[in-house]
Amino acid sequence: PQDLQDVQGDIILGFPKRTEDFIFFNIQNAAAFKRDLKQLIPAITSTADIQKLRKDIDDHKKSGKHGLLKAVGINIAFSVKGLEKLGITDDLGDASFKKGQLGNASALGDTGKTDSSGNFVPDWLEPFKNEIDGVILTDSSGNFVPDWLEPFKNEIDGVILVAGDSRESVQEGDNKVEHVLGNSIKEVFKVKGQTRPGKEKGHEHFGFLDGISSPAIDAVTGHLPGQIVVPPGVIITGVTDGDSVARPAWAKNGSFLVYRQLQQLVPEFNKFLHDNPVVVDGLPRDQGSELLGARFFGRWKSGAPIELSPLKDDPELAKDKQRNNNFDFSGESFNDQTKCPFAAHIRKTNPRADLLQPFGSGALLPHMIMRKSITYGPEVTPEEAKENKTKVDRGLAFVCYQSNVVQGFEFVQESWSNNTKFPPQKSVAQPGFDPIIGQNNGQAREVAGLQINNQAGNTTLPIEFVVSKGGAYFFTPSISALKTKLTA
Ligand code: N7H
Repeated sequence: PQDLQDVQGDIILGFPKRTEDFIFFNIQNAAAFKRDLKQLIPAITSTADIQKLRKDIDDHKKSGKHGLLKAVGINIAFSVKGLEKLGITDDLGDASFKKGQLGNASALGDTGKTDSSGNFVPDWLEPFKNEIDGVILTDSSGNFVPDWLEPFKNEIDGVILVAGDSRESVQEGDNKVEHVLGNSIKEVFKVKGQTRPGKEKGHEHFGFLDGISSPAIDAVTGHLPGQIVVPPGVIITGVTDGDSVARPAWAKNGSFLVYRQLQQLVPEFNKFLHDNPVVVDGLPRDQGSELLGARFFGRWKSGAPIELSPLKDDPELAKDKQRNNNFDFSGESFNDQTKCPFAAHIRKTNPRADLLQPFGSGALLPHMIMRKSITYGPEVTPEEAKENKTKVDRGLAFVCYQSNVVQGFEFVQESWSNNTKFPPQKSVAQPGFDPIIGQNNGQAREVAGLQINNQAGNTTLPIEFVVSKGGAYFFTPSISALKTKLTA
């Protein structure tokens, strides 16, 4: 229980949220910042606070009261540069955090070019400035002009997450942060996340329900059938049960936060599904298109897993928490893609029995991550839908937590999603790229097994439907570390 008051709240349980701002900041004056941050600590939300808040929300719902319970959560995390500015040069024991995401952009498969001194310069978006969710990416002649530019770079010392039930609540949180930290920071840019309206709440911009499967930390979350239970140290640094890396004592009860700004080309995605339906005898063409989308993900838009309902959506299954995650690609499916392609997004990012069985139980655990993303940007406009062309920026403000960036996010992205030979020991030598997030430095991607009747055949995806606009790696310290190590 003491630890739950010490671990920041977004990491394990996540903020309950309709809206979330990401305030990327630069420290202007280290001494002033350390003084000001001390004043902000009482407003930082712990895991214990979130536990209580979630209970209050449940009670509020049960009482039949109208509207959402007002709630604001605030967390803070630092890049390696930010820590250095505060005079903290301890080695946190994570090579990728130390190098930063920019240093890993090419290895992650991001698009870019090599400059005259041989350095890789990714095509990341210009520092998003203020209003990322409304930027119109079309010029006066109607051409798509992405703001490819010098990225996040060195300016970002940290990020403050402010989440809540409404834009007003989050604005109040932002005001508080801005008031307390004052001129000790400069906002580099702010990303405004927002869940989608009406029935689409919880669904990301391609229309698929997100946030169904995550690893369980039994003592805090309990677990449901099919959920993988990890030792707490897989997510929380310095907890020996699961984290064996040597770290400074103050790094206990922290977690590495990976942020990725992932643009989604929704009209282009929908057009591709429309043009390339899965062909099954007796299945109408539009349902074949829907099936292709489901085979990209491994789940239907409702969230129902195709491993359990391969040819048609099953909204009842989707809603049933005892069943909607209870499958593992074992048995017939281990070597067969009739139900679920080997390369489907959820199979690439959590291969379940593809790894547990042949390689011995436990191989999977170090690579489990806690996802806490939110969508950004407006709904597709009628004009975009008509022209099958993205004109307004939208996508996923992707966030995940882990105790080890190399073993967590980077392993999933590089060794699984981008690795065409993964999962191994299958009926096809090259399952291909994860169709959602697999990256090939901007080149076309092959995916096997999308067509049920030609499982060895490949489908070529000519473009990436998810485009990396950059990101950064942060460390989310414990609340006690904020009090002792990071403030004065
Ligand atoms: Fe993915 N989506 O929002 O539609 N993801 N993801 N993801 N993802 C999952 O089970 C999506 C991304 C994982 O345990 C679902 O919660 C989109 C990255 C993992 O079965 C859906 C983008 C990484 C899982 C999406 C995106 C991951 C997972 C199914 C990019 C890591 C759990 C719902 C724009 C490198 C797998 C669910 C499991 C599931 C979506 C990105 C990882 C619908 C659109 C970058 C580990």
